[in-house]
Amino acid sequence: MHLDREEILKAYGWTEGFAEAAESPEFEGLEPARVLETRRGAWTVLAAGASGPEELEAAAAGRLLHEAAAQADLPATGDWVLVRPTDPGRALIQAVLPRRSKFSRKRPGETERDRIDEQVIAANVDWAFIVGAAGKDWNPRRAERYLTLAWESGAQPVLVITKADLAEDLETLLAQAVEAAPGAPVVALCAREGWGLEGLDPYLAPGKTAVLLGSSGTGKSTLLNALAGSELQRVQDVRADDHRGRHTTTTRTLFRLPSGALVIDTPGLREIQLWADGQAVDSSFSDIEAFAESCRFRDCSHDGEPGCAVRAAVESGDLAAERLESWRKLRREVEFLERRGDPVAEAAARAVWRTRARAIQAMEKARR
Ligand SMILES: Nc1nc2c(ncn2[C@@H]2O[C@H](COP(=O)(O)OP(=O)(O)O)[C@@H](O)[C@H]2O)c(=O)[nH]1
Ligand SMILES: [Mg+2]
Ligand SMILES: [Zn+2]
Repeated sequence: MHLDREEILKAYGWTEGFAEAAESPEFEGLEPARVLETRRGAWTVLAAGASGPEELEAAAAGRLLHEAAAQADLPATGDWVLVRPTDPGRALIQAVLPRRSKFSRKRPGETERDRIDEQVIAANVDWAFIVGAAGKDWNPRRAERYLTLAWESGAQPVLVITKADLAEDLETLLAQAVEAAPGAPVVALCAREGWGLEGLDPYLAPGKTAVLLGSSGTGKSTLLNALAGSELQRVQDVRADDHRGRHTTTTRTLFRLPSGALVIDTPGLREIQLWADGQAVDSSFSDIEAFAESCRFRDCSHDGEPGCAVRAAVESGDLAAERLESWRKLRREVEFLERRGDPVAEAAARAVWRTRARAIQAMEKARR
């Protein structure tokens, strides 16, 4: 590959690892590109054109669609893909390169019998900015859910408190945030007035990718615009529409900032459903885990067992009762998911056996 093209790709997060994956002989003649935007069945990708970065409108090749076993196998924003250019400005996506990290959520099935599908919100992300607004809507419990998702993703979470101008008591709020996010840095800022943004500088390095995650209306797009110094994304108008549930941002889109960092803006997830395992829940509750080391029983559920150090910590005020409750709730959800996941796997296994049994019957019949 010509050096300039390599430079263009690097500016969009291309690394040695992706280059190696793309070298496989089956990908001969294909061009690497990064997915900037995902819409229903269509993607905008960025490739290295002859004279600079070039945006292409892309569709998925039939084989890719056919071989995708789940939604998660299709390109997501932030993915590196291999494309075959077709008409000028257009391309067909032939393959998705293995992801370095990914944010998934459980896609709720329409009916009882629907399987749980995994939906990838953003791929190949270095930093997960978990965005929550200061003021009366601030909710450390919600932050915990996003954090669990983040620990599972392979990206590093950063808790971002926006609209710091609305905080009545920023000190207390910061203390709550630090407690909700053990192991993650906490940054408070006000995008409207433009202060505190420098707290994100360490994460916005050239070629690094951050994703903005959080409920609708928390100021994600406003923050993106403030970081970019120009209006990249439309922002909700407070006066025009006050009520909840309006999503000004409707797609997941990757932008390049003047600093050279890449930021994915997302619409708010209405109900954030977990696609995580018990391990991820435990990493976002490392404080509870630390107390649990001293529980008398290894498998203590901290629910009334004798010698429970976690409950003792709640009683002594070292651990917030809400936090233990929150841990329980997430645990229950994960267990539910795991349980619900099993019948699906079982049904698939049964179908395979049925097919095999039929094939064997047919063979025996033919022999007779
Ligand atoms: N007071 C205050 N309002 C803000 C701030 N940042 C954003 N907002 C407002 O919050 C609303 C939602 O912002 P938006 O960026 O669209 O949120 P998004 O849905 O997370 O992308 C808009 O009316 C913004 O003007 C801030 O720092 N302070
Ligand atoms: Mg938005
Ligand atoms: Zn215990």
